[in-house]
Amino acid sequence: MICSKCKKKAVINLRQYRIALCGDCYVKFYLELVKRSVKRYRILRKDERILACVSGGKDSVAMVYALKMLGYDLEMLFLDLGIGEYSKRSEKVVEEISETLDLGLNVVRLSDYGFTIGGVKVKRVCSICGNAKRYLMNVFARKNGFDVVATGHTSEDVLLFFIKNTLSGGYLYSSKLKPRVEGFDKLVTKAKPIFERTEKENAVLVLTLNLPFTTERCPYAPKDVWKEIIYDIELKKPGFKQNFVRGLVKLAENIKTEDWTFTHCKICGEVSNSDVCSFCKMVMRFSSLKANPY
Ligand code: Q46
Ligand code: ZN
Repeated sequence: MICSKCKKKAVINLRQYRIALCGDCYVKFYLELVKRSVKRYRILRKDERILACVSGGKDSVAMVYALKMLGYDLEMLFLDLGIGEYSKRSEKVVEEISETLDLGLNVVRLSDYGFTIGGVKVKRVCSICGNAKRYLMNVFARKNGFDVVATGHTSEDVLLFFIKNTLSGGYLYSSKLKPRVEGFDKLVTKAKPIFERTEKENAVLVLTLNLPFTTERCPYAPKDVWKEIIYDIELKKPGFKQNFVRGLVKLAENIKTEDWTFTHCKICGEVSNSDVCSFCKMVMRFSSLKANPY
């Protein structure tokens, strides 16, 4: 297999684009694709301060590399959720990325609020964890003057979110599938700059560039049958994932959200849909701290 651009040995065959590329041409191609997405969907602006959430996995590493190379003003955020050795090893990798890419690194520890994800004994750990992550990212970004929080969600993540929400009747949440969700009140703008990229494309990028990343999965990560189904469809219909997420953007734009009401949490003051926000409820339920952590 030879590179369709320079005729060197190819490292990836991109069936949906009908091209094969060598390492150097692939990196350029990947950056061009991210640049096009960001421009087409107005995901980020060069005058914005971006807080990029990095877990240490291939997707978030690919995102920070691309944003750095495309000249955005960004710093990284690692959330230490206290998931035993997994969190410790992930933090080490993120420190290496910070050095390799010469990017500022911020760390927020859930333990500062008196509990950890590794310590909560509940069935739906991921729902507690997801909630905590969204809260911590937003509060940190706003209090430190960032305009946008960027996450490394891929086309697979967006599709899975849509399928699961639709199946559980939470169709309106799909408005969050937009690659850029404008902030309001105390909520900072959220962006998914690599929402059109696939996990495979991200993996090839970080491997080609020899960037540090972890392949370790969170011990709580569920086995995702839907992801396997998505991959099966992609095999038969190359390009399915990316075409589908583009369609979802149009759908998400048509979901009306003006009628949504919100209030402020009477404990922490953050945006909430009830008197006490779900994060403060978690703190009250799980925290060992006697004093109010705020
Ligand atoms: S939500 Fe669940 Fe993740 Fe939190 S507990 Fe692990 S798998 S880290 S994306
Ligand atoms: Zn609160």
